[in-house]
Amino acid sequence: MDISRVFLQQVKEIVCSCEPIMNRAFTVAEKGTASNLVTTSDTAVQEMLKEKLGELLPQAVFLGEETESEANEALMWVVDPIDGTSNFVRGMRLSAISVALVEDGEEVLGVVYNPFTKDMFSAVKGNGAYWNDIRLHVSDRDFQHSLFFTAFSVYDKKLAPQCMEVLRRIYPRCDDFRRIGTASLELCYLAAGRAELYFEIRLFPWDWSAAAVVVREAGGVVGTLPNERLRHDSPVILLAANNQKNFRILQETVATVVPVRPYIK
Ligand code: LIP
Repeated sequence: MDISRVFLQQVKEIVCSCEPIMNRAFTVAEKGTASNLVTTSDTAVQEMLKEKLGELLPQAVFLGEETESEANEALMWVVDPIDGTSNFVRGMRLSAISVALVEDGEEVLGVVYNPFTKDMFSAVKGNGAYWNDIRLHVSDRDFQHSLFFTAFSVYDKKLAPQCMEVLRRIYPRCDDFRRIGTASLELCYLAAGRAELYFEIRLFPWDWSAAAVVVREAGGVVGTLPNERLRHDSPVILLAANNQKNFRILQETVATVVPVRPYIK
């Protein structure tokens, strides 16, 4: 699909049209565990995105965090209406609306927007990555000077010990680590040269698909374990880095601790 600047601008405008919803009062419910939350804002943003993106590209299916739908790799919107829901509920202003377009299994367009800070990250495959109107490029920091974004699997804490072991092995070799709680923003910060490494053991397609386009178009690397592939029908082990050399060091360390995906869904 040939994605024009006009089409990308239309997607950005649709995302921004959801902003008033995120500034309204909301109610909170739990999804399975005490940490996994959904708000009325998540649902309202997703309903607006589904309607407007459906009008823009009727032939694409819609896969959203708050809907039960089948992934269809031909042409699909992959949407997290509010990535970083826990941050949103707590008023941290570090959440984002994340919209990806996937064509034949490959992420080709990504928009990640934090309405609280007006940070708009966007990219179309082959056309570069942007933070508002500023062209993005990853940093050239080596591993020992790298900042490492990671998490401890808050929705499935049985996986936390493996995540902590990865951090125990990486931390002495890098500069420092951070945990924001919004995967799409953390990955876009890597694309912007603010960090260099990223690992989450169980991340869903709506958390990472849009930001993956931004990272790649900024010159970074996004992937998973050596013997696995990124997919949109289940969670994955998500790895990212500012260059191939750092990616390989990160991937080898993670693969030593987590040789295979320790879950199906
Ligand atoms: C969240 C991610 C975060 C991850 C959480 C959760 P949500 O997305 O952005 O990085 O660690 O487990 O998946 O659920 O707030 O949209």
